[in-house]
Amino acid sequence: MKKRLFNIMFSLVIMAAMNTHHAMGQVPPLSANVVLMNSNGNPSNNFSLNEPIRAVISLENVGIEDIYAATGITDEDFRVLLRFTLFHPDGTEETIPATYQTELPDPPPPPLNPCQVGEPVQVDAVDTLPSGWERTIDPFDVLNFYPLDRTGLYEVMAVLSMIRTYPQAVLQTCEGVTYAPLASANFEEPIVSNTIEFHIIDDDDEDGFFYPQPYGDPPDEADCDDSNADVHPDAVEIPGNGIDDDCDPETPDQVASLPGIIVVEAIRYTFDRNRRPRWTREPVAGLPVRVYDRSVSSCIENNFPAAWRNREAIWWSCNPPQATGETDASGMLSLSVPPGRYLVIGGDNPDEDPRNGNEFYVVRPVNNLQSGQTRRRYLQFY
Ligand SMILES: [Ca+2]
Ligand SMILES: [Ca+2]
Ligand SMILES: [Ca+2]
Ligand SMILES: [Ca+2]
Repeated sequence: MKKRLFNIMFSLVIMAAMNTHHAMGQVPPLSANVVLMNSNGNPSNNFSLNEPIRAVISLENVGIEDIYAATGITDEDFRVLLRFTLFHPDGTEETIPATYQTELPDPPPPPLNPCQVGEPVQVDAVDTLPSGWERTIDPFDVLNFYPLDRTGLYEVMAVLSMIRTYPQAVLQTCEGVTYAPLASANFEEPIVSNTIEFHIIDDDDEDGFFYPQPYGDPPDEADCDDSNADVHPDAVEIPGNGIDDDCDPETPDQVASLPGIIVVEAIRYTFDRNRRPRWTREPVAGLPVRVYDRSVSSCIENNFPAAWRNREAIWWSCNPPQATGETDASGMLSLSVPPGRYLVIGGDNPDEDPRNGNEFYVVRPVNNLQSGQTRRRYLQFY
């Protein structure tokens, strides 16, 4: 069957190429349909690698009038091409070419002398396809013709190319065989069938999960690494091993560490012996605050181990700080920094000139700030 099917296809395409001056562009009311069946004979969209994929292709006259078409369409396997597209995960597509070999084309139709006309004309034997005519070719395994040897998402359609139809002027020989003058042929646009989406899947690492996912199954059933039996949707996510163990991006390999928060409150205390109370307390608004890293190889640890005494030098030389800000009207400031060891410095009246002596720096350490932790520090001015 295989050889016959594609012999016919190839010879008629050659014929069409020789006759391209004829009318083209119409599509006769012929409808093609393709179904894929698994080895049990059931329609399927999901095949294991190397499992037979049986195609059933049919053609129907869905018009209300007879169609005159070149013979072969009713009693031979009419010419048909399947167009397979493989969709790669990166979004690109690949057309899968057929692997079958064609042989030399049949000779062209001979001149014939029909009864009604005295002149020899080039004719084509035709079949009459009445309205509702339908023909289905025998199922065949597409793997015999197409190298579908990779897993993935595919699409297939049947394309019946260049069917010769005739508008009318049907001739009849004295023997009763029906012909049409070849010169009146319409060389139609291809008849394209429905499109079927299907998967070819595999369980290469034999962990019970397939790649890609079986057709219609939820994507979270797919094996995201079919070469590693420890990786599948039922596995437990192991943090930090660089692998999405459970094939679920919602359970990330790296748990993002929450920052810590340093809340600063700046207060100025003023003494007046003539008041009651003598000490008054007010927020310091607009106070520039810097948080400096104090980890092992930081600027502070390298240069100013006695940080308390060197706060002004740190302010002017260990930049940029880890975080900066200014206190609000209530003297408050909240700064978000990674977990770590820090030094908080509030710089009162920093006027860009460290030598004029009117600055005042208040420093507070924050040791071992944890992920998600909030630590409060008071910057007190007197
Ligand atoms: Ca697997
Ligand atoms: Ca796996
Ligand atoms: Ca992991
Ligand atoms: Ca995961």
